[in-house]
Amino acid sequence: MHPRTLAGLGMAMLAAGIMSAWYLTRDSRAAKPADAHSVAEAPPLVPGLQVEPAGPQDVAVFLEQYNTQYRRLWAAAEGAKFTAESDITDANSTARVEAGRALGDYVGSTEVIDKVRQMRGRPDVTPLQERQLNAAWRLAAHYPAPVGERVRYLISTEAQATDSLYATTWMLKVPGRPERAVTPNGLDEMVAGSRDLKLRQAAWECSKDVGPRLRDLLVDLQGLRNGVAREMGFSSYFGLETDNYGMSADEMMTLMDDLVVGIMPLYQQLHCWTRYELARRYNQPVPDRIPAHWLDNRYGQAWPGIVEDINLDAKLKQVQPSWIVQQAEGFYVSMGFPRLPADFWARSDLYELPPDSPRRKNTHASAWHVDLDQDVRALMSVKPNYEWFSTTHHELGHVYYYLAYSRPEVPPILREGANRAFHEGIGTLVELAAGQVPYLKQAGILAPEAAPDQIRWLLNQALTGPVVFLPFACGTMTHWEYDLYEKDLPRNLYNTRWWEYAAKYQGIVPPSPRGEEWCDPATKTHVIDDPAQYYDYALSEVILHQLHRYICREILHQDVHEANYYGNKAVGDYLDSIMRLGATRDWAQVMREATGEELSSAALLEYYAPLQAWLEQQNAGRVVAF
Ligand code: X8Z
Ligand code: ZN
Repeated sequence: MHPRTLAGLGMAMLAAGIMSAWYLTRDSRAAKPADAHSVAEAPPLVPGLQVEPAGPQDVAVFLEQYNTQYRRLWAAAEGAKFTAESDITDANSTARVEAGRALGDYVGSTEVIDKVRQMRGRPDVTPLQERQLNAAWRLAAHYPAPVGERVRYLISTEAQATDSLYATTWMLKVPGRPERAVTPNGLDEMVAGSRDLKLRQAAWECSKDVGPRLRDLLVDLQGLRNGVAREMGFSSYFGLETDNYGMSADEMMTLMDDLVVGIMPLYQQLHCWTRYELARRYNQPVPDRIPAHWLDNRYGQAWPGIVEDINLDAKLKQVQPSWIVQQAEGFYVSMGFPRLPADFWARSDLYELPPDSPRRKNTHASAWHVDLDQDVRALMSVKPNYEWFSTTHHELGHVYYYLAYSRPEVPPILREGANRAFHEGIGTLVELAAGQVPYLKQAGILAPEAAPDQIRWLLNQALTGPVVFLPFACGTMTHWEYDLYEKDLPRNLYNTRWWEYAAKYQGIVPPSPRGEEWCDPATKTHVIDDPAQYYDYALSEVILHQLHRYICREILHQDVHEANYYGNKAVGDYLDSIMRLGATRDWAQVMREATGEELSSAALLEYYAPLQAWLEQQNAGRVVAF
């Protein structure tokens, strides 16, 4: 993509993109003046960490003891959870529940709650101590001893729900063909590029068959999660999770709605163009809303395979799955990060199980920080295709984040991202960088002579990236989970509400009516095992585009659409300067210091602005809104 072409196009269409006013007026006690500087050239972002006064002795003693205990119990619980999710058996599940309860018994104990309650907000407590106490409070709110029976039941129900989601064999029932077992990857491969709508519908329905089995569990989880969070004074479980950003549930929703408003003009154009494109492909009348089984992704959260002339799978089909993981590691190493620890390779579970394997595992990709130090792992089902190429870069972003903040200056309870969206953002930023033309050529995924059409390339990025993703993430997922927890959505509305939001935000409808006998939201792993946090991914897209624009402008001096991070140590240093802080600093301040900006969707909207004019041309004469 050439800068001049892009700069000329579509800039007038940019929404302002600055996020809601709540953010601008937030407490910024320690904020630096807004005269932006290059973090890469500036001293490290944490000059104060080592020299901060020790703080009051009783607090220091408590936190020392707390961090030690927390780390020990976390490691046992996380190790058992990893084992249980990579080999789903009753015995592993029992061990996971026991270790989870031991962690919960300590971090949510009356003693810890009382101490933290007394110490939080005391005028003599240092900022770093205060951050630890706040993190300990949030953690306690997941396991409060005053409702200990409820906590114990919650821990076992969560294990049971994850097991049900992944231990169930998916049976594909195509009319007129024999029923057969399929893996999630197998289903994706079958659907990709298929024009057989009967098969597509059967595959989509197959992926939702597990929902009804999870419905009662989800009802229990909702009550239990809200019960523990409210016991500790949070508005709901949703409000407990948004506290990670220093925001209330409603403030988060305002932010989500701002994001949707910003992306909607482009999304509607893209949606319209896609409706026409797919109707032609499937030889069907053009629908007002897109039937879910017309799309390759079963949640409609990404729409790959629509720009048929951009096929990044072709070359990747020929490689071993291990090549993908090594290539992703190599990308980070080229920016100056260390090789992954030997134990990463020994302890991770990286590749797809054969269909006839007696072992069952969680097939959704995840990264693990088992001992909050060097024991880092990934649980994946990597196959040689572009989807897994991207996902692997994303997961290693988490892993390198873990390693960056695992240092003595960062107390174990603060070994997290600046906020959770930063954690999601680093790997997706590297995924963005690894998905641009210069690097794809270098990696041999694109032929050296390839000269993809710039607009079609951007179109493909929009379809597989944030333009399509944000209405799902901010709209359908986040609004549904907000209703579930904050508004105590009644169980007889679970599926109805889900499809109302899919229609409203994504313009997507199910292939046939889905009554309350189904529970389609429960088939999305995050609803079960990463609850009330999906806005993390939406915000990560905003943040990573701000970081990307900064990197391109200040470090690489390259076009945001055609940058190459590979081999650039200054980019690695910049990312490291953010990651090494963990959660020791206020995220808004980290953002300001890293980019000179407030949180703002302007960079993201600017990236995709050239597409707006092109789509408007393509859609001339069509009814765009859905
Ligand atoms: O769950 C993930 C990662 C693991 S943190 C693979 N993602 C979301 C999803 O799959 O729904 C990445 C993008 C959104
Ligand atoms: Zn992630």
